[in-house]
Amino acid sequence: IRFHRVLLTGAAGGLGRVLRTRLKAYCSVLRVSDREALGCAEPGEELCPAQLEDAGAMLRLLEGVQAVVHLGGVSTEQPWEPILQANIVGVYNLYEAARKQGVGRVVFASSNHVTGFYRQDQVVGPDDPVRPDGLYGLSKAFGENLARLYFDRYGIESVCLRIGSSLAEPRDRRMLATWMSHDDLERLVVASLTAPLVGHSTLYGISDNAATWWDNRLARHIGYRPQDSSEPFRARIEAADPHPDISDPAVIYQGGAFVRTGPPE
Ligand code: 15L
Repeated sequence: IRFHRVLLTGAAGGLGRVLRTRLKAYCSVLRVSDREALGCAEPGEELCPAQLEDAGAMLRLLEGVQAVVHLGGVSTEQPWEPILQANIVGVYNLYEAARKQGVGRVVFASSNHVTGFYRQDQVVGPDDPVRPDGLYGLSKAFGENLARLYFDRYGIESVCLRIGSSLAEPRDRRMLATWMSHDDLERLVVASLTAPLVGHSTLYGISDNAATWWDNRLARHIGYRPQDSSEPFRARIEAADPHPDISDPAVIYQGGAFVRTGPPE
């Protein structure tokens, strides 16, 4: 146990549910938050429902917290209004609350869609210019920049995780490159919480996949050592999709189908 109280936002979401059970081992109290139903409090948990766009609720949410794992927000391409509220206003409210409550570190769930318009024949690192593949990716780029401002100005540390595809198993050819196992997700988040000095750091959330489009060498100080790989799934996935259409933008660009969503209605 390293922390007294850690806050997990987005605890009712796909990855929130995964981390909710796993982060408890690293803190005495895990404060879990979401605007969706959270079920019953397990031992060692505090349930604190909150809306990211409610600044007052966010200020109360961060009281007495040492570190935040911020998964809350919109996690797919959507119209501007929900993205604006959750991922722009919401992330601002989170960092303002962190500043006012003296919280030292935020692990920010960013996304590979910050750089989704790079091609699948390119390897990208955290210092390359962002190329968001939609409003969702753009909002995550805003969050990363906000995190940098709050480090430069106020000394609040952040690790921005450009998460690939964190599912139980990779589902398609793209995920052979983008997949991160749930065990590696836990390793990445715990490394981000516990590395002694992180400042403002950015890395991609991927397992140790054989083929990759992302270079994490500039974030070696985090000490993340992925132990899983998509390789054992390759034969089955390639057999299920033997002739990918290499003129399809979803096959050309790293963001996959996100790049062709087009302007939301
Ligand atoms: C994301 O950012 C999404 O939150 C997730 O649902 C996946 O689609 C993932 O990216 C991905 O790129 O596979």
